[in-house]
Amino acid sequence: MQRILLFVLIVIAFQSCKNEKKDEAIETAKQRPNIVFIMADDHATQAISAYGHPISQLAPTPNIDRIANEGAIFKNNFCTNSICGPSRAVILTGKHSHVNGFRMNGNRFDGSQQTYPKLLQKAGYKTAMFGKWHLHGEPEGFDYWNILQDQGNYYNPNFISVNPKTKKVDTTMVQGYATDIVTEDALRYLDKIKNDEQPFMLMVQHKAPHRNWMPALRHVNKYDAVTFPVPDTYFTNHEGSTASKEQYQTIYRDMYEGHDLKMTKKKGSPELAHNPWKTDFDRMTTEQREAWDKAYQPKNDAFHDANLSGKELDLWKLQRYLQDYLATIAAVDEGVGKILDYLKANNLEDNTIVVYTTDQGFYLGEKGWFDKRFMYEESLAMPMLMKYPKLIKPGTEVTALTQNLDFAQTFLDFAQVDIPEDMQGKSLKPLLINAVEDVDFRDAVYYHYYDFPAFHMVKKMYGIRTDRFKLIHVYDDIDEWELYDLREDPSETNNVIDDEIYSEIEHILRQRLAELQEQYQVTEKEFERASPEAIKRAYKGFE
Ligand code: SGN
Ligand code: CA
Repeated sequence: MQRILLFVLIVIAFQSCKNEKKDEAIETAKQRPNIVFIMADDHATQAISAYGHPISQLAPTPNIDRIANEGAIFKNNFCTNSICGPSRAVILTGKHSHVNGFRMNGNRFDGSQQTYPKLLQKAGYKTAMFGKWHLHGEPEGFDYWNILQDQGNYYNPNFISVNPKTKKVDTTMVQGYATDIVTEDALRYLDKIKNDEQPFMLMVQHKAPHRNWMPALRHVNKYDAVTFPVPDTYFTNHEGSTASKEQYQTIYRDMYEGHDLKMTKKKGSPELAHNPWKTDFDRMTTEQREAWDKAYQPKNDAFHDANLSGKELDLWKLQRYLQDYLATIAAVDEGVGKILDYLKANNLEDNTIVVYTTDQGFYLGEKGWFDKRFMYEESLAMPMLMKYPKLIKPGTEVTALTQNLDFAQTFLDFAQVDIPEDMQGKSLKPLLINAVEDVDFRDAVYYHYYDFPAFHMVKKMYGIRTDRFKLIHVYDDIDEWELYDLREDPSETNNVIDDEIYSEIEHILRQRLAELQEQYQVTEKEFERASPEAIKRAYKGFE
């Protein structure tokens, strides 16, 4: 009897100690900032007006810009591997692709590993994830999640979440426009938890402006009357780069006229030209499709009347691409505005960090391209805006070389949670509170892209970028080095690898590259090549 009593007492003491610990964790958590991490998919810096690019001045993003105006803009933020799943895995883990194990789309994220949402949750945060996940497998470390299936569709997309009644994972088709559904879901959740004791961390991740660039019905004609500037390199022969010559992401050659450019077969008919995957248009309701056709028909008929060919046609395609791409961003920008307004109206503004970023950069016609993957500036650069009224001064401009690799540590640092030793980035907090000079933060960033042979046929490459130079090694079916002087040649069209003047620079960069590979524990395994047969077969598929 006495023994039983003793056991019960021990259990009670243990439980109350556990509860006390939990209360303590919640108490400290209350002092911590909330975090709202908003991420678009493929949103180029050229298409965010705060970054000042001429394209964005014709299609401004006033709400996204509010984050920059009221907080900080990162002018030299880069991804470690310019492709969706890998970038997301780096953000969650604070580790390079070869360490977190997610090197290319189609890999499966090892959800059992350490991530910043898990660490925040353990430290007393309420965590939630909305929208594009694209890591295959269910999100872990979130109190609530509702994710788009695979890449997600713009109209009436499928969402995957845990059914609160059955506790089973369900897939449901949700009527509406993906960007709006994701924003509204996040707002609904915020409304539910806003008075809770715990701080929150939300990841709000949009499908837009990912291919195939389908704007919301309210925006389908938004940029019809705008002519966007044509990049100087739109027509180029890719001198000095075999990988650039052998890609399949050229607007005027590789875009599908129906699926991507929404072109029709003939005047007077809504029937789409080449549209190999029916899933995007066929899932629209009759009303949606009618409204869509009503908006596109006049412009498509005018196109048929114009009877364009050659360069004129190539230039027309660029305009249609940009009009649609930028119109999908309009809904993202509105969504950001709604979230910012909600935080303000509910007195959450001061203690909430709001981040706007995207998984990588994107081509808006530079070098003739769409998509990403290359280590050149447009796809390497990642927008990053961050506000936190308590600590970040409005109008802060960060020019340090920063990366998505740093995000996890930054959030943990602001949340006053211990940063695990095995994370490979650096907290950005010292830059934001002016405790560290931008020039002293990092001298070079490391990049490694693996997804070859694959869609768009961009070859494997790794390299290093400093504030002025970029050295790239392209490998697999070729072995080619590229070196660019970004100050003299910002559009990276002049590979100076064989130029004597740069031989000393090349030597220094190669050495620093080797050091970085050692620091980040890159082993020989990372340079494996695909079989020549597989590569040949893949190229054949594109002919
Ligand atoms: C899809 C796109 C590609 C794109 C990949 C990866 N084609 O396959 O153009 O490169 O996604 O994008 S689509 O016509 O089916 O949209 S990522 O952002 O997920 O990495
Ligand atoms: Ca992407």
